[in-house]
Amino acid sequence: PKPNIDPTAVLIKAYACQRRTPLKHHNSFLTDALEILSQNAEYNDNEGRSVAFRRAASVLKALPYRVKNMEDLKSLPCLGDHSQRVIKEILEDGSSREVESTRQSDQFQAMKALTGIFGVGVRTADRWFREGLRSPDDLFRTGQQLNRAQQAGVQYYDDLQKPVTKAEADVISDIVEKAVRAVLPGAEIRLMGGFRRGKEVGHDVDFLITHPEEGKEEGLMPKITNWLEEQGLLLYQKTTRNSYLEKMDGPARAPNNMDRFERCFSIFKLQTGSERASVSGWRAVRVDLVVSPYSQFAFATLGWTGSKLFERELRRWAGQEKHMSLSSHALFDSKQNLYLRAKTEEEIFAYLGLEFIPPSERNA
Ligand code: DCP
Ligand code: MG
Repeated sequence: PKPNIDPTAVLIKAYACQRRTPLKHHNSFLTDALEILSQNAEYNDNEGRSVAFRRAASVLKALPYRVKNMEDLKSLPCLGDHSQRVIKEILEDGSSREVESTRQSDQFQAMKALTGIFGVGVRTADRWFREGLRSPDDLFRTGQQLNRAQQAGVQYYDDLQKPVTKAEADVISDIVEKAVRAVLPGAEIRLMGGFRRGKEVGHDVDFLITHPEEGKEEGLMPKITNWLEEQGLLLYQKTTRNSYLEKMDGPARAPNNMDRFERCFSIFKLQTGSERASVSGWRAVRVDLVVSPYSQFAFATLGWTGSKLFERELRRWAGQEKHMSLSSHALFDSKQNLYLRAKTEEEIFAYLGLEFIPPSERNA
């Protein structure tokens, strides 16, 4: 659509957090393929390889033009030999044999189906795959031992496979707001994750909750879930307590992707309109609720907006380029040996020496 762009004149920075990545871009025919290989590497517990393919895909998402030939890629970062081979084959033949055989493979399809079950990670799925299991039906048939989350995951599998629409997310926002207002007036609620980045569908709905008076948010989650339970709105919930301690989680600790906020993994029972013509009148939707103390809210907001690669790249940038350690709780400056406080995402980008990237352009 933009024939006037000279690919050799486009400068793409090396870290995803230095670039703007819109939701819609020009190279899905390449990024879909690279992301299959990334996902496959993840299924094989090869994180380095998985991230390499994901970074390559992400660079192509940031391009303001559709890649036509290998010349277009000459000055781009993060494109390793393997990624380039795959891209070349797709440009020349229309598809990559490696990608297509991966996509069709028994292992890939089984791992996709099994890790697609709520509560099932790569390790468990891999063990089941080796035992000959391929699908949620197989688990049921062979009477596998399942924990409570996995039981819910199997029970609501079909619903949870269906993408959640923005309209459904908005209905759930209203419900969560009502619940939170009922149990803690003055609390603030933000829609996070993919929907904050402007996605039209998601695999779940993510919320971040805080209160301007620090301390008021303590013990909030059980009150929220009780309220929701009483209204018959929850099919499943598991709450984990806040376990963040600045002294222990800060500089002394290796950077950890998992945050320690009070958090609720849940499955909502969402009433569906009659126009949907659903037989039951409701569907199951995955909802994540996170409670943050006010002083950490900016960090939590940044950490829960994503995308996952964008988050990963922010932390890598902080560590490698700035000698800082970033989490969803705080930013620690190792050179000055102090925590940097922030009230807004803009301040955090500034501390990191990065241009502010709005949520809609964090789709790395
Ligand atoms: N996140 C994180 N650490 C976790 C879980 C999530 O940093 N352990 C962040 C990155 C994600 C955001 O929170 O962008 C929400 O996680 P999701 O898995 O829900 O991802 P998205 O909302 O981006 O995508 P989807 O549409 O699949 O829900
Ligand atoms: Mg999400």
